[in-house]
Amino acid sequence: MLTALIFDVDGTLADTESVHLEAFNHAFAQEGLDWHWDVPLYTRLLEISGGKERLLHHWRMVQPNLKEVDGGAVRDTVARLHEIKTAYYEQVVGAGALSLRPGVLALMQAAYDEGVQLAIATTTSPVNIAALLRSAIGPDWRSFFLAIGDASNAPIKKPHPQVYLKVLADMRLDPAHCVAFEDSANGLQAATAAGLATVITPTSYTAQHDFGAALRVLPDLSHLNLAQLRQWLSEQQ
Ligand code: XBP
Ligand code: MG
Repeated sequence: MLTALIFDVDGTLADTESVHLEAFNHAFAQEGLDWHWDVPLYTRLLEISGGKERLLHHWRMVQPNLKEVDGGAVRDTVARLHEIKTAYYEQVVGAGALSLRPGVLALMQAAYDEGVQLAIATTTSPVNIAALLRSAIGPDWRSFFLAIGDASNAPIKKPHPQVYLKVLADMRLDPAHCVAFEDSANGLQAATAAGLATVITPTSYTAQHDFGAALRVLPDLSHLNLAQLRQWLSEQQ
């Protein structure tokens, strides 16, 4: 039985990380910082889920004595950088800079039509989800989803399973009858720890991750249908 599909956002619904990277660098320039993240550095930094956590991690790397600096000031600076970064990302993505990855919308539409529930489980901020899905699906995008777990209601970031456990609890569904969609090792770990079989579609930022625990690893969702997913779920039960 297949009762729900639960989608990660960044990297899974769309290849968002290049815009996140541009937005972080915009915030650094705006605040007069001499930080600039390039693609190899950002690829490593993506091991830390969540924008604020990633900023703090980087700051600790470049300033190992950060612990001795006033904690409140550090928190405020991270919050300000993240606010500028989020506003930039929302503006660029809201203007239509990104499209959904191949097969995503068709699979969602097929699920919706057949009464298979849809949900989102992401570490990103609610405004980022809205900017992407409003522009990719339309103003009624929210009505597609029975539950949305994000940075505002599941603050402990992946690989912790909190966001998946919250979404499952909100939907009152058994993880054995649901499939998660992820693009990263942190996402896979979070979904697996919540008891979910997980289909992985890697991006150029996550291609080197270990996906040994995945139900399947696919280049994208363009050839995936619900019958195939039901078959894979039944094979592993
Ligand atoms: C993606 C992330 C996100 C974005 C940044 O992880 O870690 O933090 O890179 O978004 P996942 P915010 O796809 O597993 O959710 O700055 O809004 O945190
Ligand atoms: Mg992701």
